[in-house]
Amino acid sequence: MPKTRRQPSSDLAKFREIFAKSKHVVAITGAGISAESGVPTFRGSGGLWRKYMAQELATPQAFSDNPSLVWEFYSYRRELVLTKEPNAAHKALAEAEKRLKQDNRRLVVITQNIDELHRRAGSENVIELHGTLFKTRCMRCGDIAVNKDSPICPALKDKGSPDPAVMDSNIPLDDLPHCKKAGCNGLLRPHVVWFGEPLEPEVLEEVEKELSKCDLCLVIGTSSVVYPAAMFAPQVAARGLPVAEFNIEKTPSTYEFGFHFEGPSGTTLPEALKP
Ligand code: BV8
Ligand code: ZN
Repeated sequence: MPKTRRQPSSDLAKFREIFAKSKHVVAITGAGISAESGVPTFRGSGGLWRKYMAQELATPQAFSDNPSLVWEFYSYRRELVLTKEPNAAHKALAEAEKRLKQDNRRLVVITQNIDELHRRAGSENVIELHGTLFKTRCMRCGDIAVNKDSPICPALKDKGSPDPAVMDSNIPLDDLPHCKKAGCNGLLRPHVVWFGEPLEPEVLEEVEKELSKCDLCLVIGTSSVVYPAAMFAPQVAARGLPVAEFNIEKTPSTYEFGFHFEGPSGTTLPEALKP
């Protein structure tokens, strides 16, 4: 007889009782929270850009093999996100953060997303685990700079179409984004964490600090397959603390959590966090 798995509760009233008493809420978010803003997720149908999986392009190897292709991919995502808005789920977290702060309580967002939609929704306590589309890092001098230029350079104007029929542009290296620091001119890369790259130690320290103090964890719009982010909520659940998952489907971690609220987070989260 297979071990009967403990089913997570979907009792919203019970969740809201816990939420009302919580002093330190940690919300872990993934691409699914931005889906209703029109930003494609990695694993759904939106997972492909041209004929590539994001995972094939979000690596140091891909960038050194073909910096033009990787820059087309990131330029496409920058331009796309610049036309999108935070949705009700982002706003619900930003409003809850402000409300809890008045009660001397804390809500912090730990996001895997690089679209900055949490900040644009008004969230202030945001830890960007994997960086952001709107910062570059110089491969030569290491300078990290905010960059919201659209396009990021003339050669990338109108490039990056996700249509698999579109040929890769093979932009010459010199025409890709380069460092403006005096005398550097090094090639720039997106300031994001690629697969196979470590997360920044200070970011991981901040995450540890928040998780060690949290008394309620929300996991919103993530397939929980990418590490180390996928470990954070299960670690909280393993300490016997309440974890509530908001997703349109079950994930590999669902049965470790106390709550699972099925549905689009733009609908479920505002209901769960409202005053
Ligand atoms: C590291 C930035 C070590 C770039 C990203 C084998 C086993 C275990 C681990 C590994 C392994 N092989 C390699 C690894 C490590 C690897 C990893 O975990 N690989 C996975 C694929 C197995 N991890 C790494 O490489 C990490 N680094 O481990 O370093 C190290 C240490 C020292 C020295 C050297 C190295 C770095 C990982 C970070 C990669 N960068 N992003 C970019 O964005 O371009 S990851 C990227 O993918 C996202 O940031 C995110 O983390 C992940 C996507 O996941 P999700 O956000 O969950 O999105 P997804 O599409 O998958 O799911 C969407 C979910 O939303 C779904 O569940 C869906 O149902 C739901 N949804 C959809 N719509 C809605 C919704 N929910 C609610 N409402 C809706 N409307
Ligand atoms: Zn430089």
